[in-house]
Amino acid sequence: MNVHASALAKAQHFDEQTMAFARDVIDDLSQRPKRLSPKYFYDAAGSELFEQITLLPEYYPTRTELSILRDRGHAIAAIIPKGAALVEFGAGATTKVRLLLKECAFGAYVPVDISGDFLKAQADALRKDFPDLAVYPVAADFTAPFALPDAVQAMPKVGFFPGSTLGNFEPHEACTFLRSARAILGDGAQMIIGVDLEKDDRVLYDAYNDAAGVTARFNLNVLARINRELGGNFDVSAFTHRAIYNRERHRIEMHLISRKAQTVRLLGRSFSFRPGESIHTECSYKYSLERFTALARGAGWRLRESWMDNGGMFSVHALVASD
Ligand code: AVJ
Repeated sequence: MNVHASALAKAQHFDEQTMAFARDVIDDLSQRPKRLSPKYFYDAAGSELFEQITLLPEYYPTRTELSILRDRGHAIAAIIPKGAALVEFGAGATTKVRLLLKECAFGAYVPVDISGDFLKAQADALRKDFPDLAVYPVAADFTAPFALPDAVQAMPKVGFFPGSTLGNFEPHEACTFLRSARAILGDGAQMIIGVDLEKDDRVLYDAYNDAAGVTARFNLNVLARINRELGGNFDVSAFTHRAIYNRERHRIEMHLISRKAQTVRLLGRSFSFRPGESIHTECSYKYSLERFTALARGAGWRLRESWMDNGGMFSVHALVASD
């Protein structure tokens, strides 16, 4: 970010998180091709739209992963030591973790998320429903190293990373994340991780191009968020949603396409768009069992067990830290 933009941002009394958002947006819109990070989809409006996505008939991942966690709960519980601490990377809605907490005798639950307020509310609700469970929320960016609470140091550790959030990382970033999780959780740790699978192009395409247009609204919301939080002047109606499956690179790509030549002003800077120019907003990588196993192995984890739905749409894996 240049001096002018950072001065403007400071003048507007941005908090630390908003400053980081401003810096990332300016950096990313200055790239060629332009891009924005998918982590900024999830303000209140975006989180609500994502909840709607999970209910769409075309969007199979959430309901399929839930069905695996439900149907295979016993098998998952069987490999988890009693009294372990469950550490969830990027804790949002508690629907999935509740399925594990019901089946397994965990000693503690450590939800880790950047959004501290939401964390606290969820933690209170969980304490009510699981009175014997110690809940220690950690407000941190789970992609960077963070310390586990002292109270869980002596417990066996089990990481939890559902939702195929791993798919948002570039493969080298996914490796870095898994390596970092291995370091945070320590020797002897295990990890339960949900990973979306490669499949028929049409099914993948439809999951990100729903008939009701919710995914389009979710994608476009990031521009509205830039307007709301950073004072940008994006004309949201002058961009369209595009999602394609890139089979060579095993990933869904989401873009926002400029409908016309236009210039957007943001924090004292101008960003010009050609007609048809793209802002690349998300990659959602899809894995084969082989490629996921190789990725995990390269990051210090051995595959202990994998569970899938009957249709082979989605996978949940138990990893063990290798020495
Ligand atoms: C939350 C990253 C798993 O990649 O499917 C849903 C986000 N983007 N529809 C995914 C998303 C468009 C989702 N993840």
